[in-house]
Amino acid sequence: MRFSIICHFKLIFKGGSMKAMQKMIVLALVLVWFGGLTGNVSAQFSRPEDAIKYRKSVMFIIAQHFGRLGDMVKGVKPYEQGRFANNAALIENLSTLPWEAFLITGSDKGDTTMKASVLKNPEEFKKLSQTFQQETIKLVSAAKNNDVDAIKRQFGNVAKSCKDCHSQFRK
Ligand code: ASC
Repeated sequence: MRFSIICHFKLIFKGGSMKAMQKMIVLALVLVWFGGLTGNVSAQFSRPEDAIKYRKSVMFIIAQHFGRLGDMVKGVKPYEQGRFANNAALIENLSTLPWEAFLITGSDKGDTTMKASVLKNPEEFKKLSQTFQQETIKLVSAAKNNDVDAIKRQFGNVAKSCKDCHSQFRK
């Protein structure tokens, strides 16, 4: 699409005719109209399948880093402040990414465990995703303070925020 628009531009400026200019305006209007129809899908993802793949990828990486924290909290691996803080900071960064991808029209169908209720009740979904983000920020602070009891407690709060959203919005 982008390539054909560039070609169109080149043609117009070569010819410089009124007709070509009118054509260009019509083309622009059609693009705006089409963009409005496809809405949020065209804003970020070319297909709902891409939104599904995107959010799954981010959630997979979050789960990997959360698992590493869990191993330290449960004593499966020794607690190391630097390692804990790095993994918590990664989760905090990742926690801003996946939510828009859940709100894409049509992405409740196909290879996904997302319930359709996410699209019917986006405000509740956003609220729960924000709770997760806030709890994650607190986990990063706890990790900096290096108080192991507080870290364990806050790890539990983050895990609860995961579960609260999953139990409501995951199949
Ligand atoms: C994860 C993961 C979940 C949550 C949940 C937290 O890493 O895959 O579903 O954390 O176990 O309670």
